[in-house]
Amino acid sequence: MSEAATHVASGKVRELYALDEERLLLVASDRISTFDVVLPTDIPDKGRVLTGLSAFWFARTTELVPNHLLQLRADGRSMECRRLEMLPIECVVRGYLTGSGWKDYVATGEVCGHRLAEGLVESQQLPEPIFTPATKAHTGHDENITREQASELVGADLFAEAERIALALYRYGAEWAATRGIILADTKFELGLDPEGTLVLGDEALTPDSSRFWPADGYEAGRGQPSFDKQFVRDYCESLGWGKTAPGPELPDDVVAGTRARYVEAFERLTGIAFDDYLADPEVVSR
Ligand code: Q0Z
Repeated sequence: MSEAATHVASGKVRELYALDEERLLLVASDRISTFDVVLPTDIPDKGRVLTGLSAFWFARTTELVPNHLLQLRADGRSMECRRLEMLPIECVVRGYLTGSGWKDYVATGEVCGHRLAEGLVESQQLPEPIFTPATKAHTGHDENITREQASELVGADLFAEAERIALALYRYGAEWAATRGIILADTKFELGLDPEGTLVLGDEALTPDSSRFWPADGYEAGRGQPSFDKQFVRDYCESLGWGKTAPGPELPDDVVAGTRARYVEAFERLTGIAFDDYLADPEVVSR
């Protein structure tokens, strides 16, 4: 009789609880958002897929950076974590020109202070991945900031260390994913400090909710790419002519089933583990 968890925060699709002074419980729901709106229909097991993927990457990147995961719970969707002092920046890495990076490039020729070559096209692979920090907006969208602004927020030493860690994690994940037919276009990490002052990887990592996954099959620069996981949902929502403001539409069964299958496919391709084996024993991803 010990785990009376206190709810401390809600994300769009996740909940955070305090277990005690040192430990948090991060619970991934089956909710899905599209065009920034959480839909009323769940995708069964989505939270388990994301939690399993995070735990898989945490186990494989401990040599690059320590992480906050203490224990995966048997439900497959909850992680007991070390409580960290989170940095006030989102550590974004981009290997391809898309999203707000593409928008900023078109407007200014730069992304977060990185001046890029002229004539790049949408979804083009960058010559090297770039670290493009953002502020944590509590409402609406994270805002891209320059290296100088990020450096002022966390200090020059932590900035340099965060950039090194984020780039190393992205390169590891992107290389792994590429051999399994998935392009990791960009991704966002959250880093925090442990009581000893060591930088630790927190939150979720290299999941489809914290990254853009594209099918490598059919990739073509010069246009937007389909999302590996959410494309059925986006296509369905577009077909309705929905105005993309809350409330979102309910999803029909075939869209739910197709989307669940894509999440499970991403999990199985990336981990090489049958999703049923994960459900039977979540620790399989950590071995
Ligand atoms: C993560 C978030 C939410 C899910 C705080 N290890 C940690 N130490 C301290 N803080 C955090 C973590 Cl992971 C932390 N978030 C983001 C919010 C649900 C994740 F409501 N916020």
